[in-house]
Amino acid sequence: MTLKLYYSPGACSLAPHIALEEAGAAFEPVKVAMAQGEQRSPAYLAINPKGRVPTIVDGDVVVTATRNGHVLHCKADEIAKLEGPGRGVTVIKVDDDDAVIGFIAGRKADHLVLETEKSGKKFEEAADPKQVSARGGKGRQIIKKATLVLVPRPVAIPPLANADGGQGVN
Ligand SMILES: N[C@@H](CCC(=O)N[C@@H](CS)C(=O)NCC(=O)O)C(=O)O
Repeated sequence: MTLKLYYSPGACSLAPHIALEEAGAAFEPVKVAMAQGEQRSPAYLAINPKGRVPTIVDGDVVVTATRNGHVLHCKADEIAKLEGPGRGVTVIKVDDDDAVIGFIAGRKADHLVLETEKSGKKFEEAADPKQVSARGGKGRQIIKKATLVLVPRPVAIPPLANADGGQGVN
């Protein structure tokens, strides 16, 4: 399930709750215990910094790219989990001479950055829900007759904590 509705019984979240039910939408209702102040918990404030209901959260988008220039966006929640060796799920179909070069799972602000191997022409593919298509296809071909390579994202290395919980060395 992709869409989550954070609601509290009797609060104004009832309006979108009714709308989603009436529309027959697939959604997961998540109760926020306002009487216990859950709307001000750090976990909830990370979801909605205003500390209010309703909040609607749409899931992450997975962007997958192949060497021959195919890019496919799909909803992360639609990818079945891997269970046991050899049991996977097809996100993008590739031709025999093609291969997946990279993917990201994220939100609109997150980008998969690619470039052509020869000329270094850059492509930034946002994890935008508007781009989502059915998984299992070949996606959209963003360039023809070129080989794409992945541009690695910079890695942020958080400092390790000392045994006493303070900041330590990297
Ligand atoms: N729709 C507005 C208003 C939402 C609102 O006021 N929600 C109330 C419940 S009806 C709430 O969550 N209050 C939290 C609180 O009182 O701590 C918003 O999202 O800013």
